[in-house]
Amino acid sequence: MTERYIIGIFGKMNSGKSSLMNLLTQQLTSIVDSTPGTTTDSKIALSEIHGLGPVKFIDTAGFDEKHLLGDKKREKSLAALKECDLVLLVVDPSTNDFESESLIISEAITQEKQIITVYNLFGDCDPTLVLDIDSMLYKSKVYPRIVLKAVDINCRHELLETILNNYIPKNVLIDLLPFVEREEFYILNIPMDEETPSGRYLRPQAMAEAYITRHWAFPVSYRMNLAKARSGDPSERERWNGFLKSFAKRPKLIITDSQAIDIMKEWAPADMGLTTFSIMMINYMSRGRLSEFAQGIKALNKLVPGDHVLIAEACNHSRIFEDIGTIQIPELMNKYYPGVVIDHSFGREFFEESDIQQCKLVIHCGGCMISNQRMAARLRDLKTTGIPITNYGIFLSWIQGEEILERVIKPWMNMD
Ligand SMILES: Nc1nc2c(ncn2[C@@H]2O[C@H](COP(=O)(O)OP(=O)(O)OP(=O)(O)O)[C@@H](O)[C@H]2O)c(=O)[nH]1
Ligand code: SF4
Ligand SMILES: [Mg+2]
Repeated sequence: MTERYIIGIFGKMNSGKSSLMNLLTQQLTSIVDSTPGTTTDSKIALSEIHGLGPVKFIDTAGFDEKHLLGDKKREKSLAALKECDLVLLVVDPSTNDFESESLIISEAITQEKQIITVYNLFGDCDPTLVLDIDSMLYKSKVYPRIVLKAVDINCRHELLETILNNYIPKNVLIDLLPFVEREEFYILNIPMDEETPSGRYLRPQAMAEAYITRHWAFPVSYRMNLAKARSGDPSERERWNGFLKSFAKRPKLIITDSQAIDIMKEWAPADMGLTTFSIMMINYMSRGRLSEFAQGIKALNKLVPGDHVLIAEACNHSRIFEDIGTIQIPELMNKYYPGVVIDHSFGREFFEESDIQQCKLVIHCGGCMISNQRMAARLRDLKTTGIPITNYGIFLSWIQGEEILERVIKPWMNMD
């Protein structure tokens, strides 16, 4: 059975929900009438959006109808909200009270639904009014929006474009390590310390190992003694050289913990590719948008003292990474970009924070503990506000030199 994306249309009575449904389906699927409460039950239409695939639209009854019947309709609308992947919130900006819209938004946010606000203009409307309502409804969070006339067929194209550009489908999978070749060796450089959990690898390490094995290639782990390597003690370098010599066939590539990139930039032989777990992870979690993170690092060149940079970790329970986010990166920032103010965000939605607007750059962890959809939503929100984003692995490589960053990014280029 084909899986359909479910798009629900919500809003107050008479806001133009059914008109929007008809605009989307290009037919009179729903009865449109000026009588408030025309749509009494959720109406369903199966359709296809070119570039997205099969969809199920649900036109719902107004959220603001009073009395017992209104409560029943609201329950139906809430059930539809639960079911859908994307909420199209239809707002008539000429109305005064936005209590119903706020309720829909809070339900949608609680249920982690994606939202696009559709401002439906019945007549001429001052565009600043839309902006005022938008910031009142969403506070500091940015959601995609479109301003249109639901009864105007010419608005259909822009509406579909807005959905395509903003809706993040659930099931788009990408390859974790798209460059892995059958029967080839891949080195996983895994420094361990007292904080390393015993009995298991960290998620990115385990995922890389499983992926390489699954693809009929050979993952080989090396536990680097990072302290020794950094101290200049030759025994660690000798151990590494001995390890490399033991291969009858040269390994293709090294995936290293980003923290060891300062060593690996010297130690990784020129004939082997080099990348980091953090870069692998952010490419995977963002569904292949690594180049945006690589581009984002350039914002560092424009920083002046007093600018804010946000270090964002997508979870707050991993002590192993805490060190990078709270100590290593801030120290490096201090050294190379003195006077720049470092803010932190752990786990919570950083966009809820009002000071995100003043950030000149977000440096994000690998994001292994959040869903692809949430990561995509973060990227979308940052793009809307024009704030560049980069990642721990990219930052740590860049600090070692632009050519090092190029090297760790290279394996990912020209990949589908
Ligand atoms: N001028 C104008 N009229 C519109 C527009 N959108 C909707 N209308 C009219 O507004 C009235 C209500 O539209 P509907 O699409 O039925 O609204 P609804 O939100 O589905 O209403 P309920 O089902 O009653 O909750 C109808 O008379 C529509 O023709 C618009 O963009 N411009
Ligand atoms: S979500 Fe981020 S901080 Fe948490 S374990 Fe993954 S990479 Fe580390
Ligand atoms: Mg209706």
